[in-house]
Amino acid sequence: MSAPERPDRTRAAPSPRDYARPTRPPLRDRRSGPTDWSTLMTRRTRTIAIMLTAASLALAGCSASTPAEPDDSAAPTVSETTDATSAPATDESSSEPAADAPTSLMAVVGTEDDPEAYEIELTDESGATITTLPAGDYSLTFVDRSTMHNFHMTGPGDVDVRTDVPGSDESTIEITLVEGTYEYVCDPHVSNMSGSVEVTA
Ligand SMILES: [Cu+2]
Repeated sequence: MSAPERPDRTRAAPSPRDYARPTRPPLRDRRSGPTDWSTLMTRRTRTIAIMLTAASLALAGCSASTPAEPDDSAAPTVSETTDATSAPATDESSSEPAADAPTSLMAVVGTEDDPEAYEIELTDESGATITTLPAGDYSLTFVDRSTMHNFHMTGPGDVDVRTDVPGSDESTIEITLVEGTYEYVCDPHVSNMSGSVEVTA
């Protein structure tokens, strides 16, 4: 039977907690598995060495504080697992758009190479497509060199701005965006030239 070998090793790592906790009977826990702790100890002296190390680590954690949760402040070895769950990642992601938010937008139809291409999008100054924005005042520059497309955006706050279909328009206007969804289209080609931007409060 070589099956017990693999689980033994992987289970040696989390063992300090299980071993130190009498409330969690190891035999029961691992009844479905190929081994239990009693056979482990008699079979493999190497495991005992590991467990002794683990036990001392667990004791170090216990002596400093209660064993259940405040591990992270006491035992650096155990904290690896607990730190990952307590990392505050949500704050950054919510503040990031505001910090990165552009103040200048571009309303683009066609492409640089082909003004008549069936493309429409709202971008920042670098040309990156924008799908969300914080509410606020923006300058909006039309990049419409097409004679058969236009850019037409509507949304909350009575926003309704557009370029003419024929001729080019590369003007810049000031625009105030409030919370809600703004839709933009090319009027002659609504079905295949459209997009939207979500504005958050
Ligand atoms: Cu069009």
